[in-house]
Amino acid sequence: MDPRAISKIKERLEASKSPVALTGAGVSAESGVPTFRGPNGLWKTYKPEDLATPEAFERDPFLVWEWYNFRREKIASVSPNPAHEALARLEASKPSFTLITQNVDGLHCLAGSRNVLEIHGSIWNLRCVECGNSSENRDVPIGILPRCACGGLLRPGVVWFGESLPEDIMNAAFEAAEKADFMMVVGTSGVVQPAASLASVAKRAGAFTVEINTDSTPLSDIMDERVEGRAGEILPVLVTA
Ligand code: BJW
Ligand code: ZN
Repeated sequence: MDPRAISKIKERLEASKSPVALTGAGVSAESGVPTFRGPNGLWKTYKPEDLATPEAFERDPFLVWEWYNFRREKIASVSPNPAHEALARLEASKPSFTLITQNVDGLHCLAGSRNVLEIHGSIWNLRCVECGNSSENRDVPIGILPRCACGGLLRPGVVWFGESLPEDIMNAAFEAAEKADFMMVVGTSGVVQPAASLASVAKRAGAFTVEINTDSTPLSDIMDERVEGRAGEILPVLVTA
């Protein structure tokens, strides 16, 4: 960690009136939740077009549910890590802080964050494909195929490729990015749209931008500062107890 970069980021964060964080799978990696891309990512073993599209669910809901059951079991067995905890502390000390996450695991909420925009939904929500009714379900394992009271098939309440993101949540995320004077982008490969564009929106609006990632990403070029390393080691230094 470059101490000059760290103290500059801390200064900017402390002075910030409207800080925003955009998080991705890398934030939960140290909890033991697999990321999507990279050498040990889910997409190395599983094909997104077979498991994370509405067409895949129509074709083979059983296969898709088996995969989500496997992931729900994994997530249910892990706990928030120091990165989640630091972001929860940041919210407690700065009520204007907005946390935007692409993660569906619910670990930010479990760490104590209250104001979380889950733009890709939640693996703990189920939605009926017939009546659209949505409800929380934490059963692990879940009996497949789960059905709604109306008889319709229930699907995971997450956003698959080719699907629109929840409009109200996405509007709130874009509004926060436009107002942000500080944006940190943590543990995301920055390749999935429209999530990744939130960083560019904040940058264009004049925010001080910071990337925390073990690797560089397509977003690295628009960052004012980058800290290369693990979120669970860096965030607790930026947001001290
Ligand atoms: C660490 C670390 C540690 C590791 N510390 N760092 C414009 C251009 C091009 C394409 C499109 C576009 N607009 C739309 C698209 C299509 C598509 C898309 O973006 N495709 C690209 C991949 C090319 N987007 C969509 O389809 C979206 N919908 C949409 O745009 O609708 C509009 C529309 C609708 C209808 C008609 C027309 C338009 C929906 C995207 C949904 C994404 N869904 C998933 C699955 C969610 C459900 C589930 O979990 O099962 O979301 S895919 C997957 O990727 C998941 C994630 O949220 C998302 C992002 O991944 P993330 O978080 O960045 O993780 P990784 O694994 O990629 O990266 C981890 C990072 O952490 C790495 O950088 C590591 O280095 C780092 N790291 N350990 C810090 N300890
Ligand atoms: Zn229903």
